[in-house]
Amino acid sequence: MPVPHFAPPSSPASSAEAAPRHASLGQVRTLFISDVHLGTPDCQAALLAKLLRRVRPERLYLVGDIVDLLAMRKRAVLDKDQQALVARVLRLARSGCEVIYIPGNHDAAFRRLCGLKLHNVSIERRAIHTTGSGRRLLVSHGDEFDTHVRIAPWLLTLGDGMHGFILSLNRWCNRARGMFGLPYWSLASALKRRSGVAQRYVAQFEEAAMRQARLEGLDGYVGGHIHQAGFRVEDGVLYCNDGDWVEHCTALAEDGDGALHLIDWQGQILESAPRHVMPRQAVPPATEAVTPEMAGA
Ligand SMILES: [Mn+2]
Repeated sequence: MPVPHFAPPSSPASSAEAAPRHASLGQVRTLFISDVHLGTPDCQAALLAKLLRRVRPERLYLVGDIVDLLAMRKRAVLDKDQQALVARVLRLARSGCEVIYIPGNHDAAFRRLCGLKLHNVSIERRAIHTTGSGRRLLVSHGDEFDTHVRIAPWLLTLGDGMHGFILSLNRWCNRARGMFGLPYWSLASALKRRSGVAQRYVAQFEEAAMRQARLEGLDGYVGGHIHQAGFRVEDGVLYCNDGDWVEHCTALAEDGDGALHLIDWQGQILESAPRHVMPRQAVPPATEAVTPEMAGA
């Protein structure tokens, strides 16, 4: 079962459309970010603010878990960097960028405000985004697919606890790296990629999201929640995950041509989605003759 990843050379979905290394984006049509977890010490607010200075989106989707209201009930951290990030997003909205806030499970209390539009910020439960190339994508945080994941609940709870511990290790590790002038590196991500249970969860999550998009007759899905960015194509449906801003610091960007790219906090392209997803083909019944159109389609 293929598991998403940043840009491994073996992936057919990514290798055909591999982006030139270190290409970076300026003005983008749409930017999708999620899992910022404002209010926690793990939030990489300064890096996200840098990205928002670099890329200027016409439309910004905040795809859930932007403010970590759950964590803030125990301890709230809203340092200068985080305050500056909030100010930057509001400034973007004021300057004409259309902002769509889709609350996630950590900011679920905001779901009561769905349907509300404050200045240029709309709060919605989910959205359907049409790309410049005409692709219709379902946009949601993704926690609704947790019930489709067939992994013992106690394992998920244990995973949650471990995740918090690993994130605090990650914080210390990067503080030390910073002192030696080394760039940000995600310890949590490295560990997760080696965990079979975590990868099984990711694969099942992706399948549930693609199934939903297919059910609704859409071309693809954009979400967050699992803190693992990547693309996947199956059965004519494109799956995109924009990542997070506590471990990986990635966003999903749509360029002026309607192409989708996974970018890092510097705006550099890590991976691009395939431009053309083969439409689903009905398998003809065995008894029926296969017409040349069907065979050659
Ligand atoms: Mn979430």
